[in-house]
Amino acid sequence: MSVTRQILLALVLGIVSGLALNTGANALPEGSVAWLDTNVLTPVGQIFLRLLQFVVVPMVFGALIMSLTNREGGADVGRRAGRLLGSYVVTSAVALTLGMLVAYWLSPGSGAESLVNQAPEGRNADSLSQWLVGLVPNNPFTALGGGGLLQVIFAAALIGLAMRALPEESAPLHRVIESGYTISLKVLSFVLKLAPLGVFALITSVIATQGLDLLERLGMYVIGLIIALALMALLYLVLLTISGARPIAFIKHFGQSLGFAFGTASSGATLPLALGNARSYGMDESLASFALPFGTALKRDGAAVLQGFNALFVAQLFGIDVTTSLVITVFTTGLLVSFSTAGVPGAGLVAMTTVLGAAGLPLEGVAVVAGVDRFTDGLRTALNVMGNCANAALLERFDSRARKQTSPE
Ligand code: DAS
Repeated sequence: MSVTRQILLALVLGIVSGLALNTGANALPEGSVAWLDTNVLTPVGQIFLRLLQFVVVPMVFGALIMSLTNREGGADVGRRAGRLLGSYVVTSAVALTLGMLVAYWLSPGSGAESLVNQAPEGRNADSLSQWLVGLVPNNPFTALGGGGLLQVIFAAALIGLAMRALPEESAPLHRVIESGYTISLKVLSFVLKLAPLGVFALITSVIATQGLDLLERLGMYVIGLIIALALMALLYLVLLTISGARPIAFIKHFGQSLGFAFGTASSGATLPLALGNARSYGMDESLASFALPFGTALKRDGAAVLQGFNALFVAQLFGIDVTTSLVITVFTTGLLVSFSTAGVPGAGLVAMTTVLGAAGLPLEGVAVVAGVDRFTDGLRTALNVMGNCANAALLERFDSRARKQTSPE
């Protein structure tokens, strides 16, 4: 049975077990559900979450260094990279904002009385200026060793740009980082084999102790996330229509990649298929061979929607006020994190810990949504691939219009 099916089975079994423990608690010896939760379910769930966090630093650091030092794409790679990065930032910012707006409008996390004001004594979010100063590491080794993911991203950007400027001198380090990145992806694949057990423990624990209202909140979480992701996909179809990039043909040709992305929850694994779909769609070969790998490394609208939506969901769940500084912190960290989420299953769940941590929100929120993450991961990944391919198609239209203006027939 595939890991996906195992996780879905673990989710169903976890919900059934959690409900049985929650409704049957009175028939069991006093305190036995609490004992089981404290001594078995929570430790197993926490170990799974810690294993997910274990691979974050090498994956993010490696992903960013690989994309910054990627030398594919021919002579005008600089211009193309600049234009793509510009459209990536704008569209990812829109995606993240959409995620927050839908979570704010739908309030999927509100109403779980059992969790409100039960937020563990998390660190309050720093003031914005403190947070910005804290972004900059004062030592590359402490940044990687414990400075938090945002310092890792900052260090990777600095080192990656320096390595790009010194290709020969940085070749040995590039090989070390590349193999470290590959190894971290393999470790994540091992961890995900434990996912069914981790998901079962997490969802059973949450429902056994919090009851049905949380299940209802979880349902609203999935519905809200689907709405936000669908709105972003719709926006891309509008942009493709306005720019004359043949949206129907786009869906027809890239539909295969979107389905594969949903099934595998890996935008990295979808890249070869997307390149083939780009050829049948008629995208310029040199542009596709640069833009699609570049976007696979950096462009994740689905992850951006997730981070914005999930942070507000967790705040609502624990009854934490959504202040302006919280929104700004979620927006900035969510945007940075979306550019460094790896293209593998579960990467968005792992990245969630950074945004929640930076915003002073309880990491327990990850445990609540972990059970449904594999399903929403497939949807996010499909949007990641769509956004990557749509930005390449929009750039192609922009380029062809620019050429017409500079050399009218
Ligand atoms: N599964 C990730 C990807 O492949 C997306 C995510 O986890 O959010 O893009």
